[in-house]
Amino acid sequence: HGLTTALPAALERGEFFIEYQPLVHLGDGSVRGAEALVRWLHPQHGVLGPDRFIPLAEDTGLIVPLGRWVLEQSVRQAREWRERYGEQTPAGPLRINVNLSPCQLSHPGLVQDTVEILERTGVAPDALCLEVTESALIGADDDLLKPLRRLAEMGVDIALDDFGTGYSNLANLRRLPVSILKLDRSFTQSMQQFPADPVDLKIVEGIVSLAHSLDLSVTVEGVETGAQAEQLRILGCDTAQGWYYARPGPPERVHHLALADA
Ligand code: G
Ligand code: G
Ligand code: MN
Ligand code: NA
Repeated sequence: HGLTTALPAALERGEFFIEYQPLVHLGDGSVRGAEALVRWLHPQHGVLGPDRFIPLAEDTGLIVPLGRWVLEQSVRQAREWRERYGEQTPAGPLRINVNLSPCQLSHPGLVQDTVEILERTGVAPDALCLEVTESALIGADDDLLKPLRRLAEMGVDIALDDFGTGYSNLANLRRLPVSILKLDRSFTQSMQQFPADPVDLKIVEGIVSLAHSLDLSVTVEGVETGAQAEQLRILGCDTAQGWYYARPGPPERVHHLALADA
């Protein structure tokens, strides 16, 4: 595959870049941080989304250096936000969410790389949230959870991404070192109709109540309308992300939005 063989040189040539999508507090609408989403500016094909190349990077092992690069760039961006706008953003310094692929989870350098990046940039661990998909942690044994546990003990937040799409036993949540559930976009989509599907309402209500009773916060993805945001706020969700607030974009847009609600 042409894209696969081009990946290592693309990393060396600096063809990857990161867009940021704001994370918004549902209670007061303030911007609390952003999720980092990697893109490839391919010299022939233009901008490629992660769905086009992350699976290839996972197959070839390039995901480890690429993921490390994404983490470092994103943490540097968080430091810039915090240095320049930390005092001005009303809800406190902006935080950064970074996706981890399953290969990075099982890579022995994860904890050390993360610690080094945080130390090098001087960013506090609690400014960082690592997102791991529910499917990556289903049936995870202790060896896989140990590095996540170490990071969580340091103060890094771990979020369970795409939550509700897997078939994880809810009781299993107790043994995972996660502090945030990111509800899959499909739940948000079912809030589109009015009135929303009563069964979906019950399911979200149940997930939120379970999450809160376990001291987890709930983030919803794919919010495209104010009506969805309002419904999810009423259901007790804590944080939201989606086109209603902003599409993924350049880092300046995140701090503009954060300052706008000052
Ligand atoms: O918004 P977008 O189309 O960029 O995201 C598509 C998917 O790619 C999302 O599921 C997201 O989690 C994943 N993704 C985006 N950036 C990264 C990254 O840096 N690393 C990994 N492993 N996945 C990413
Ligand atoms: O990590 P994850 O796969 O959840 O990354 C978020 C993905 O969802 C990215 O592909 C992003 O571009 C996409 N996305 C973000 N907000 C919205 C939205 O409001 N609606 C839809 N349909 N997709 C979104
Ligand atoms: Mn994500
Ligand atoms: Na997700």
